[in-house]
Amino acid sequence: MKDFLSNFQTKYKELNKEEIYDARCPYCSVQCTMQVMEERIVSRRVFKVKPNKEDPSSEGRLCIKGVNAHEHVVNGQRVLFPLIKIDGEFHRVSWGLALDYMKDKFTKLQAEYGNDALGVYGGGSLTNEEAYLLGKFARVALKTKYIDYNGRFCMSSAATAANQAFGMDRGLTCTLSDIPIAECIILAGTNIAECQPVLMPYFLKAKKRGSYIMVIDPRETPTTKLADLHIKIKPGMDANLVNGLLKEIIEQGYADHSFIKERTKGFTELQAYLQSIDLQEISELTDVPASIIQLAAERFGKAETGIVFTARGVEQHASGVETVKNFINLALVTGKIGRPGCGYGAITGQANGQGGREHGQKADQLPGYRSLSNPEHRQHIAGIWGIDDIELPEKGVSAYEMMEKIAAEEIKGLFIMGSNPVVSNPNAIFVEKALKELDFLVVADMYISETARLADVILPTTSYLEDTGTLTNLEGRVVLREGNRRKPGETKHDWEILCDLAVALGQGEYFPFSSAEEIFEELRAASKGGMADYYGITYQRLQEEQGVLWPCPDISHPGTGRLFEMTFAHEDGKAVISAVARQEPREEVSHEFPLYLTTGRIMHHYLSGVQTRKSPKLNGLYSEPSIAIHPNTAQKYQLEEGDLVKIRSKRGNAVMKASITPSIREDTLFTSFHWSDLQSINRVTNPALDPQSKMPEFKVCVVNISPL
Ligand SMILES: Nc1nc2c(c(=O)[nH]1)N[C@H]1C(S)=C(S)[C@@H](COP(=O)(O)OP(=O)(O)OC[C@H]3O[C@@H](n4cnc5c(=O)[nH]c(N)nc54)[C@H](O)[C@@H]3O)O[C@H]1N2
Ligand SMILES: Nc1nc2c(c(=O)[nH]1)N[C@H]1C(S)=C(S)[C@@H](COP(=O)(O)OP(=O)(O)OC[C@H]3O[C@@H](n4cnc5c(=O)[nH]c(N)nc54)[C@H](O)[C@@H]3O)O[C@H]1N2
Ligand code: SF4
Ligand SMILES: [Mo]
Repeated sequence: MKDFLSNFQTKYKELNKEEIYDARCPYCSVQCTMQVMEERIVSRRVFKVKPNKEDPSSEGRLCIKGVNAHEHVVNGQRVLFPLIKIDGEFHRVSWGLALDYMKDKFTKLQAEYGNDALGVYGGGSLTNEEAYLLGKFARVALKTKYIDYNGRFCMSSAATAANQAFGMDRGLTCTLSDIPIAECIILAGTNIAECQPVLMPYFLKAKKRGSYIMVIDPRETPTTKLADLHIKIKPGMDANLVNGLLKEIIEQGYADHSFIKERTKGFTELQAYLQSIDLQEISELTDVPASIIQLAAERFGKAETGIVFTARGVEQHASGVETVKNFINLALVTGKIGRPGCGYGAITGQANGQGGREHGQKADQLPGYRSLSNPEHRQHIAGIWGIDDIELPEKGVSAYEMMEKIAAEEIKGLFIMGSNPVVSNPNAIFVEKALKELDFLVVADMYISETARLADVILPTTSYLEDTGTLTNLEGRVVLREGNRRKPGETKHDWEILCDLAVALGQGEYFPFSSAEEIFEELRAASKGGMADYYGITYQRLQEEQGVLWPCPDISHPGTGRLFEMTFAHEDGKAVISAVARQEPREEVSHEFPLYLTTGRIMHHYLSGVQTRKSPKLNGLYSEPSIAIHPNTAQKYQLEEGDLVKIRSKRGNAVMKASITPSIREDTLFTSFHWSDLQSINRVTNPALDPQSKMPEFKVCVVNISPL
């Protein structure tokens, strides 16, 4: 009896235990920290989530996605074993078999068609270590030039613009603590209240102190509720609006000429260009009354301090770079940068949207924000990697252009880690068809996503609760995410998958890592002396401090908060002001396609929805998309609330329910892109690319609608 009791007690303890993890939300760029308590009671799991009050960015807040993030981790739909597809069906196999299979296929494709027959496609959810290793894997293990990632659709226009204007791209040039002390704030194409909800109190504090807040958005959103002035602009016209603002600012004498003279160049050309434009014309083009443009210019121009924020609403256009450059002009011409309460900020999107764009998973980039086309940069990285710089491939093409290369059968095999391109690429019907025609597709994911469905091999990866690594949040703050939960099934971390695959390909000597920290140590050295210098950051520092803001060139360096206090990052120390010509969307409304469509996000779902659609709580609150239609437009098309609507563009169609609301412009429709199959709006969107950043025009295309 005694034995039985003690056996029972041991068994009971094994079955019922509580684990506590210090975690970071896997979703947006704020990277809120929390404590997740997982209690297992026999086969039932109970989770409790507590925010961390010490967190300097979230200040101890969590949004609904963060509080429920664990749900997708344990919902029973994880891929737990490697799967290979035979005759259209997935079968469980061992890692050994999966690795052999990939080695054979990769080797044969490259032997037959050359190294560049393989492409690699990464994501901004990967840790810095994994993003770094993915770039190295493509260039060293596969020796292909084709690698790019989903951040191309996210940060690329803002990054290009910031590099041109400042000589450097870190999302925020100020810190979050500058927000409450800014006298005037411009929020252009950003819906913070739904996309980074925990940041709202920074703006509420500013408002309480008397700050004047302007929001530029074709719709009313929870963020426009904050606004003293909501500018309900016609989609795709922001660059022109800013020209109107700049013209007024200069003509009314609000420009800061001593700042312009000492710290910038290019102002004379801008001034000359602005003289040639007409405010009334700008007003007609943007559908914003001239009096509103004048008011906005006066408010921003007169304010002693101010910050300009942009996000995807103004960046995801074929003119995204020029548009962002013009918003940066606003900060430069008024001298509102590099001092307290001032700055420009592109609000980063994905968990590691910032770090993911610094360490080499971008087509033209090497770690530390170095360039593949700079001989010195190539030599430095080749040295760290132990190869000859001649062996480094040249730059490849952007994410959507890779899809075109696949359709043209130039890329025959693709390795995807951390993205769901079937849902998130523009012109998604074309993209899905292209991916289906690949000779070989490998997807590393936690789930059988819409893209993984098409794969020949699915590699099961770990979640944020299980995978340790560093990420860089929207402030440029490098933070450590501890992933102490036991790996389920035979899942592996992304970095382990890359190392194992490199070994299978006979390239193991370049991938000798047995922990994320070891990879970080190499990343530190690789980034040393680069633009995004992480050399002074160590895991120990990250454990002891609440993250470190880059650049941080040595161990004793405290990290860099506000940028550009004394000088900009161009060699001559000056920022570049540029004249931005008139910009318009690539498609204009017509008899056949009389409405503009814009796309974006809602609070409850994240990106292609693979994770949040699997959360009972989040999906329970919001389980299908709808298309926002103005009442007058709805009447014209004989649509009522809840009716099924077919949305059609040149490229394809999608179907969803009508949500009739006066919050949107009459000529514009809005929906989110978190949904699959016929409800995926990217079946409709325009793949026109910005010529500089290769950002697709997600935010405006022309469509027709009809009741289904
Ligand atoms: N809940 C939630 N939060 C997220 C994400 C998510 O999927 N869900 N994703 C994360 C990621 S990766 C990103 S990149 C960020 C994105 O964050 P945001 O850029 O803030 O999000 P969006 O909804 O794409 O676009 C913002 C706003 O732009 C407006 N807009 C559309 N067209 C135009 C235009 O032509 N001009 C102007 N001025 N505005 C326009 C839209 O109406 C929308 O309200 O959010 C991050 N946070
Ligand atoms: N129409 C329209 N389209 C858009 C946008 C828009 O505003 N409008 N926004 C664009 C933007 S800003 C972005 S960022 C993209 C994002 O689009 P996607 O790249 O498709 O982003 P996710 O949905 O995060 O896809 C991530 C996939 O990777 C998996 N995953 C998550 N974490 C990890 C991980 O750590 N490792 C691995 N191996 N897998 C992981 C998820 O399960 C999911 O299947 O969409 C773009 N597409
Ligand atoms: S989604 Fe963003 S704001 Fe919400 S909890 Fe996660 S990191 Fe924080
Ligand atoms: Mo994004």
